[in-house]
Formats: sequence, structure tokens, C-alpha cells
Amino acid sequence: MQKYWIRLIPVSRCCERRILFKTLSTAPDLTKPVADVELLGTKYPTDEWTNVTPKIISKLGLNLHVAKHHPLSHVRQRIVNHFYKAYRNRVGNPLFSVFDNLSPVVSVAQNFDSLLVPVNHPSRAKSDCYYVNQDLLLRAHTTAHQAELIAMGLDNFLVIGDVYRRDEIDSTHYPVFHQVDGVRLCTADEAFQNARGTDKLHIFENRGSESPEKQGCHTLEAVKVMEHDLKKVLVGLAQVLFGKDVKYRWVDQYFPFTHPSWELEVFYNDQWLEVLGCGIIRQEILQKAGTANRIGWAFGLGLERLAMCLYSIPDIRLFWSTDSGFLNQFITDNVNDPIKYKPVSTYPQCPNDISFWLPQDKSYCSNDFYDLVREIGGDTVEQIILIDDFIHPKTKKTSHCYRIVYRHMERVLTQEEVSEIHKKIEKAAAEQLNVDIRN
Ligand code: FA5
Ligand code: MG
Repeated sequence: MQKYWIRLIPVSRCCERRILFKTLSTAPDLTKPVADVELLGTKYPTDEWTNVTPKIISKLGLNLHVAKHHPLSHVRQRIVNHFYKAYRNRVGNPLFSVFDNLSPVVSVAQNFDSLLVPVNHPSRAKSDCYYVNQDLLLRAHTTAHQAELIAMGLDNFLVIGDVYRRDEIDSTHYPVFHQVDGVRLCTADEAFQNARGTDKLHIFENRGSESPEKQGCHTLEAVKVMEHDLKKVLVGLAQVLFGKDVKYRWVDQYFPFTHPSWELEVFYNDQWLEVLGCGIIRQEILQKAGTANRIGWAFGLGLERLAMCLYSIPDIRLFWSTDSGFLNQFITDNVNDPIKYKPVSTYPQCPNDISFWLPQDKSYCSNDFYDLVREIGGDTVEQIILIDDFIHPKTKKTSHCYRIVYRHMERVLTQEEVSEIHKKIEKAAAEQLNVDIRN
């Protein structure tokens, strides 16, 4: 989906109708839409545009971008921190507002019309989007919220959320991914606040015409200061994430809602990777939103792309893993920790718990137990997690419960062989660490 905004798709590709909705209790008329579809607790009528699938619906509400310790959440937080730091108001508070829980069910008007996407534009095709019905779809980009937030009076904001596009599934594409959109609007005074000289500078001109460098209504100097501000904060972000020496380049791009427009590419692992699109907001969008006296920039970036590079995650599907072998590698309270993902086996995990009372002489320490488990379980042990630490109210004795996750790197482990190892661990712990196994 690299050229999402300009790719041409024959409309005939997008006419299949999927049967996936509950039928009504009366005999269904198969020529008509049959029932509602429920998304995030709300029922929506379906019609011939409906093409959301159960698999896609199952992703709604998972909100990986705000899930505790999830790699996408770490990257989100780092981006938010960067904007909080880069723009502050007169009393030192962050200028940007953050919206990270707006519903992904949006109208065609929000996703396309408000952004001046032409009615026959290929990005609207059923083959590219997940439609709820002819009026509603799962947002294809977080830019869908831009116009309404501007109309609400916001002038510096980030929108973060899950987006949905019909696409192939491979190591870098997934039909659900996460985006961050940013918008900054400036009055003439704000745009030129760092400009020297006594002449009053303007952001609008009357008889200008559109050129590759600017929209007809803008002055070239206003576009240049906004472009500078936009590129500075985005390159700053790339440097915060990938280091001061990150190699990057700007490429001219087209979006219906910005002009001029650019994409930022970062050189990573021997190749140029597109990480974001951006540009100067079409003035018509601001006029319709009731903010005609300002000029604005906007950008949209993909969280997965950044997280894959940052953490060396080789496959975009891993972000959806519920496997603790993946997730536990990202447990940190410092989002800036330089984590490198270590591949885990694809064979199933086999968790077994062990509980014991600690010796009362305080001789016990968890690290001794971890060593003992590693000694006996060897490479079949993937993780050991303390899942319960309990003090008996009467006896004051302490009990620990650990979950030992067994998984072989090359083959499926049977529960029988795991039980045998587990019993050996229990016996050794009782003998060597003086603990009292609970059953
Ligand atoms: C957009 O979605 C525009 N809304 C971005 C924008 C916003 C431009 C505001 C101007 C102003 P694009 O389709 O290129 O553009 O996607 C933006 C970013 O999302 C890409 O740069 C990439 O990082 C990420 N992205 C796009 N498609 C995928 C995909 N299939 N899988 C993972 N990430 C993707
Ligand atoms: Mg793009």
C-alpha cells in the first residue's frame, strides 16, 4: 500500500459480498442486506457495501497502541513525549493535545469528503477499505479526525489509533495497523514569531496561483516557515528514535489534503523505509472548519514501521501476538530502553505453576530458584514469572507461586515430559532451597 493515495484500482474488483452476519428470525430475503453488525457494542445496519469480516472485527477494541508495555505503546509514548517537549506554551505546558481513544468507526464524510478526497478516488474503493455500510467504514487513516478536531477549535494535536485497510498479509503489511497523525495551525504572528525585520509578513496573498511549491492562497514565505517547522520536528523525532546520525531523505509526494506534500524516508538495515507522509494543509479544509485565518501543517506516520526498526521485530504479525515469550521482552517502565527483540520459538508454550512456602530463616532468594530451574529444565524453559507473593495473615509465612513456561525451540514438548521436568524441579527446590511445596 505504498502508493495508497495515487494507485488506480479497477472498481470491478470490489464487488464481492461476504456473508457473515446474523440472519433475522424471519426468513431472510437474500437480495437485501440481512441484519446488523455489532462493532464495539454498537449495532450498525448492513448493506451491499458491508465487507468487514469477523477476523477484522475481532481486532476492534484491542487498542495495542495503549496496551501496557506493548512495543507500539512504547513508541507512541516516545512520539508524544517528543511533541510535548518540542512545543510548549508561554507558561511551559505542552501545546499538543493527544487523542488516542477515538472510535475507529467513522463516516465516509470524515475519512474522505472532509479531506477533499475526490468521489471517484481509488482509495475509496470497497477493495481497499473495510466498510460497515455505505455511510460508515473502519477508518483507513487517523487523518479521518482532522477536520472535526479543527472545527472543534483545536490547533495543535495528535491523533493515535488503529487503522484498517484491505491488504495482503506479509512481513510488512497487515490489514490493521496503527497511525499517529499530527496537526499544527498557526496565525501569521505564530508562524513568523522567529522572523527578524520590521516588515509585517503575511500568510495569505490575493492573486497568487498554485505551483509545485505552494497553494494559490498562501505566500511563499509562510509555506517555507511552516515547512521548516514541520520538517524540523519530524527529523528531530527520527533522531530521538534512531539516533543523531540517522540517515534520512525527503521525497515529494501527493495527498489530496495537503499541498505541498512530502514523505520522510529513513535508511535502515540497508534500505530506504517510508515512515511518514506530511504537508501543508489544504486551505479549503481550514475554511470549511471555520479557521480561515491560519495556515497549518499535518503529518501521518505508521507506528509498526517505526517499532519494527527500533526493536528489530522482523514480522508485523508479531505485534498481535499474545504469547508472553514476545510480550515479556518489552516489559520496562522506561520507554527509552534500547530493547532488541530476540526471536522466540514457534512451537507451543507449556506453562506449569509451582507454589511453595519459603523457609522462615530468610535464606531463600528468587535468583537461587531461577538458577535451579535453569539447571534442571535447561533450554526447555523459556520464562519463569513470579505470579503470586503472599503472606499468610496468621502464620506470617510467605508463599511464592511461579509460572514456568516450557517451550522447546525445535519441537513440540508433551505435557508428560514437561511434568517429569517439573517434578524434578519441585523435588530439587524442596531439597536444596528448603522450601515447602504446596499442592
Ligand atoms: C496516509 O495515511 C496519510 N493519511 C498521511 C498524511 C497525514 C499525509 C496527514 C499528509 C497529512 P500513507 O497511506 O502513506 O498516508 O500512510 C502513512 C504511513 O502509514 C506510511 O508512511 C507508513 O509508515 C504507514 N503505513 C501505510 N501503509 C501501511 C501498512 N500497510 N502497514 C504498515 N504501515 C503502513
Ligand atoms: Mg505513503
